[in-house]
Amino acid sequence: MKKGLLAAVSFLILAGCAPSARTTSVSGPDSLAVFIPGTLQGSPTYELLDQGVRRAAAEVPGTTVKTIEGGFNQAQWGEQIAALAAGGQYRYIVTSNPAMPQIAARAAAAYPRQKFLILESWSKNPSYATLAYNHRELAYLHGVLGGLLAASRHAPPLLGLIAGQDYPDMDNAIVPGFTQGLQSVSPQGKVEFRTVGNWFDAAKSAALAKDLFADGVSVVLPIAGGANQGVVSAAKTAGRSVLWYDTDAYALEPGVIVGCGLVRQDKASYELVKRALAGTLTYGNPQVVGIKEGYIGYATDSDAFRKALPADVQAAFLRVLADFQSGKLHFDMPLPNNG
Ligand code: RBF
Repeated sequence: MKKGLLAAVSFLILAGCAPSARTTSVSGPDSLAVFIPGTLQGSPTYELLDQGVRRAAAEVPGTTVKTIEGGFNQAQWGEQIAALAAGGQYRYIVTSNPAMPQIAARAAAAYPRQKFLILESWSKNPSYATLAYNHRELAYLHGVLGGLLAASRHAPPLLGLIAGQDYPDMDNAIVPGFTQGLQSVSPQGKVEFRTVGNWFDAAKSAALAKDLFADGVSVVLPIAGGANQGVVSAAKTAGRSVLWYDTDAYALEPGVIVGCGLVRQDKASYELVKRALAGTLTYGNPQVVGIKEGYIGYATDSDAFRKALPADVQAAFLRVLADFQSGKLHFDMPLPNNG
């Protein structure tokens, strides 16, 4: 009797395990997790990522998407990703930023059947499909526009760049590209670089911007997520200008935001997920895309752009943009050495 009960209990335990064993094999209907390394709110680049994934998933019936916000404690992201992979519920984990290939590497090694789609990054890891943006080109464009504006306001022209934190793409592509663009129009021009230390503190970024304005900086480019707002309000108070790195944000503060770059994360994430779901995505084969390929652009069609800038500045800037679009002007994106 006792023996029979034990057998029944072990059968139930084994039977109970079977379905979860099957889900850990990462099969069945396609399911995706979007891991946001930060929060959606305040980071349009992550909102676009999520939108693109959802649009692609909606075109394949039965596909599910779960979005998980990792929050701002970067020390936890690796474990959060590992927990997602260990759960085995998601065939694909989609995420974005250049730090993620390394952060996800342990989970990728431990769960080799788990596939990762990592945007804004570059890696040959066979578990990853990565796509890097040519930040050097977009930063150069911002430097050109900022330089054209600053030239009439201060000698030597000074631009500010306020980042959430230091990271290799910032140091190797964005700061040098921004400086090079500025110096292409004003050889004596200088870039003042500051970091907030996180991606949310708008009071700190406002204080940094205020100090830059006091030192004669006339145009600031914030790349600081939710902290960008602090730069915009400080510029409004000081009567200075802001360049917005990666989305069309003129409407946030018309007349203060005078130039908006475009990083088309929605297009890139849509296309990667479409290919993953169709079984045609290749892994371990990183690509770099820039202006010519159509993943980076500048929001020059809007009235806000035309109204914000003198006609000669617009014309000079549009010539440089056209040179990138035609391929006449091109910069290589420095790539990380992360396998
Ligand atoms: N950009 C944001 O807008 N919000 C963020 O919370 C954010 N966190 C980041 C964390 C790390 C570790 C790194 C390397 C970058 C982060 N970025 C963030 C910057 C983002 O990935 C991208 O480089 C910029 O938006 C420029 O396109």
